[in-house]
Amino acid sequence: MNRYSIKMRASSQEEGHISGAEKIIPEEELEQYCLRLLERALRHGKGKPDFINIKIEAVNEEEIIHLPALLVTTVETENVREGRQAVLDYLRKLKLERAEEIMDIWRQSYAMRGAMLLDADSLKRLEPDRERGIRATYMDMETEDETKQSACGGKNHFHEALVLATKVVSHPNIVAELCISDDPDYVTGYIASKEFGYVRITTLKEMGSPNGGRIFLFRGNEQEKEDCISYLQKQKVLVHVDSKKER
Ligand code: PML
Ligand code: MG
Repeated sequence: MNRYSIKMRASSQEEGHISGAEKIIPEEELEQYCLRLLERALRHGKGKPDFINIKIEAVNEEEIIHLPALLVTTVETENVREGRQAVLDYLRKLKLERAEEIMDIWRQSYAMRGAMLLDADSLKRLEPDRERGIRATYMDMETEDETKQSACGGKNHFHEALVLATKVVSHPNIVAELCISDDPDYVTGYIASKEFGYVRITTLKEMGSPNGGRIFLFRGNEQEKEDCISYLQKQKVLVHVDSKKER
C-alpha cells in the first residue's frame, strides 16, 4: 500500500502557533485528510491563521514500525495538588530518586515548542536546541473502527497523546514521559512508561491556564541519546489502538 505522511501547522503574527497535526495515511485518503487538516487549521479557537503549511511526503511501507498502543488507566483527581501528587507517586514507583526535582523542572518545559529531553538520573538537559526542544513526529493511529475518523476532524487530545506517548516510551532508553496540555481548557495530563502504560491524571493544572509541556526522561549513553533523538524525530510509527481496551 502506498502511504503518505501529511503534516499541518498554522500560525499567525498575533497568536504565534495556532494549530498543528499530522497523519500517515493510504494514498486514496490523501485528499480527504488534506481537506480535514485545512479545516482544522482554519477553524481553531485560538484564532485565524495567516500562515498554513501542509507538508506531504511519500512513506514506504518498509520504513514503518507498528506498535500496540500502551494500556490506558485513569487516576481521577479532585485538584492540581492531588494530580501532581499522583505523578510524583508514579515517578517514585519507577525508582526515580530525584522525583521531586523532576516535578519542578517540568515547569521549564512550558515555554518550549517541543519536549524537554532530561537525563533521568543526573537531570541534565539533553536537547540540542533548548528553545525548540525535541519534537516527536511521524506517527499516527491505526484502528479498525470510526475512532480514527472522529480523531481527525477536531483535535482529539487523548488519542493524539496516546499515539505520541506509545512511540516515545517504546524507545529502549526512554524511562517515562510526563505531559500537561498547553490548551487552556484541557486539564487532563499523563505519565507514560513501559512499566505502567499510559496513566491519565484528570487534573494537572487549573482550568484557563496555558501552561503545559512535556518531558521525556532518558537513561543511556551519548550514542544512545543520538539514536533516541533520531528515532523520536524521524522514525515512522503506526500505533494500533484497540478501543475495547481503553478504560
Ligand atoms: C496536548 O494538548 O497535546 C496534550 C494532550 C494530553 C492528553 C491527555 C489525555 O487526555 O489523556
Ligand atoms: Mg496544544
